[in-house]
Amino acid sequence: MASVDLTSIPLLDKKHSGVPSDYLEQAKGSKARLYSNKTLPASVPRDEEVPVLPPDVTREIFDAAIAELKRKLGEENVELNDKPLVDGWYLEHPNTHDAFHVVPQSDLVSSATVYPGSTDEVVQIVRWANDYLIPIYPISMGRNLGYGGAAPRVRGSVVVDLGRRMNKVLKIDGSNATCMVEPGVSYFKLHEEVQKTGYDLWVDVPDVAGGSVLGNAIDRGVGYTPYGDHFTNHCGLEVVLPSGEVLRTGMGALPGKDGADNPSWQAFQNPYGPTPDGIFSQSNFGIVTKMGMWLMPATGHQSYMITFPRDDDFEQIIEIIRPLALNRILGNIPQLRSVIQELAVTGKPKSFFYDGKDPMPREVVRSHAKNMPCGDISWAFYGTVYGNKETRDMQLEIIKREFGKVAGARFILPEEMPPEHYIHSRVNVCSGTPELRELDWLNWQPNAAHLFFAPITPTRGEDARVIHEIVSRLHKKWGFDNFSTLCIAGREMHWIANIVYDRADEDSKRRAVGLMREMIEEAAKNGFGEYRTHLLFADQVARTYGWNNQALMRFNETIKDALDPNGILAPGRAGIWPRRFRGKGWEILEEDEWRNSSLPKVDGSSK
Ligand code: EUG
Repeated sequence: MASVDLTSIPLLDKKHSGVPSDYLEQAKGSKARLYSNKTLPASVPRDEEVPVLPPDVTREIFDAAIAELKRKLGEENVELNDKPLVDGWYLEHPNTHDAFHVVPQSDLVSSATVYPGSTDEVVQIVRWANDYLIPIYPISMGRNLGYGGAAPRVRGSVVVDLGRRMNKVLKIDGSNATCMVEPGVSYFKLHEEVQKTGYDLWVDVPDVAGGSVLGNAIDRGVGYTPYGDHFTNHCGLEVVLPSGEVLRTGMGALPGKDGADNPSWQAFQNPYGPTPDGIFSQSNFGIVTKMGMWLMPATGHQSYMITFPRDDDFEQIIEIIRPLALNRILGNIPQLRSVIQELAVTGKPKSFFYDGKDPMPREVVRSHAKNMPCGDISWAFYGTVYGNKETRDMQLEIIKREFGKVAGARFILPEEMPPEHYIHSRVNVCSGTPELRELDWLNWQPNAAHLFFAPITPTRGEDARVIHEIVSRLHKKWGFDNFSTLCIAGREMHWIANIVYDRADEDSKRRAVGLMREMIEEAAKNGFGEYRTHLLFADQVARTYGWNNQALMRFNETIKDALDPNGILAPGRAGIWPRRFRGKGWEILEEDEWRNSSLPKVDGSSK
């Protein structure tokens, strides 16, 4: 068991990535639980020459380049990645590698980290990278966990940690309900700053609030209020292009009076002519240094939970959801969570419930669920209605009536559940209040890490069944419990299958990769694709969007080569490789070794 230091958790008033003081006790609890389930040492000595060099750069050139960067940015703003790699945990996460390594820890590492303090310094870094042909990899805060964290795709890239020094809420327009943030502003921070203005506005938060508001939006992440689609609710970007040119999108392109920011920048998303913002999301075409975002006027809200006992009613549940979602009776992005999540989000490890290493048998899940507040269920639907009480009650009546058609459906209000039940965390998330609670399912495995498989399906029973079948069958085949959460935006659902694996267990990592690769492949064969993926699977996923002989990828490559002729900005991100790297073996495609690797036995061990 690893020792745990509960005094090292950073506070938000000391560090941009820290936690507000009123969340400290909760954070301590989460950390203590995680470390009680940890057998790996904090770090191991590195067995290669460090820092790891970028491709095609000699140590001599690298050293000269770093010296130059230190002259430009200041000695204290450039840090070599030459120390042991520490995975840490959510609130003390690394910016040197992927904390949730699914391949050897040292595979996805940087050579150094640089900390710009302004857009102008980002420009200087970009120019420097072009001078030395050193790939740079921008992160906002580096909490893209389950999707690669802070790690660069190309080993030895220099990570540009934007958030450490560029972490201001630049504007809050309380009357028009907008804000503008830098990359280092977390949901915790924005929420706090909005509260201070006295305006009654909500910040849409994702499940865990430590991430970057800007980073999450440009990675097209999701939250759970009516403003849950983060990219759709952004308004205006400032972007440093790989050439060093600085661009403002939308109304920001039109200079305000006497050099001021345009007054409509956060009110209207488009400029005259093509709207470029989309190409800066999930891309490597520019570094976003400022982002406008809409805030939601606070409103009345009522969260609820509906449980469904039978596995076989899955399609009927989805069919009931669709018209409710389309007609905005479901006011937000509700979640439909599989029963195993009810067990896991208590923070208790799998071993508390079950001795085996194989996926927990349905009867065992059932035997525990039936003694829990949720009861013996297959799915739990977490929804929220908004508006004044009269409106909410009318909506709830329809919701109860419709879901009531499913045999055994049970409608539950938060006050009917014990105070420690997860529903109270949903109440917060669905009304713009930051949360940490979602960290707790990570305790499921020792040394736990997670990977998200995140396909999109229409909100339709027969389509959702295809993904359900693929996810269930392949989780069994590769030996993982099926943690599925469906985030229902309206016409479509983000299906999040969360693979929780043990970082100390090589076989568990190998199986997690195999499971991902095979799910991506099978989903694509059936016409389904991922909305987002871990950087190791980016090539495979990007190529599933291959209609008309990879027309989309060829279009992306055309843009990439035009904007970044030297290929310095995040090569390989989203599967987009600049000309300098293309076709030289960097792409990781589906024909790799997983296909022939041995499958686990029923008990989860390998042969
Ligand atoms: C979740 C949701 C996501 C995502 C990763 C995780 C939720 C986990 C809808 O997007 O990308 C409970």
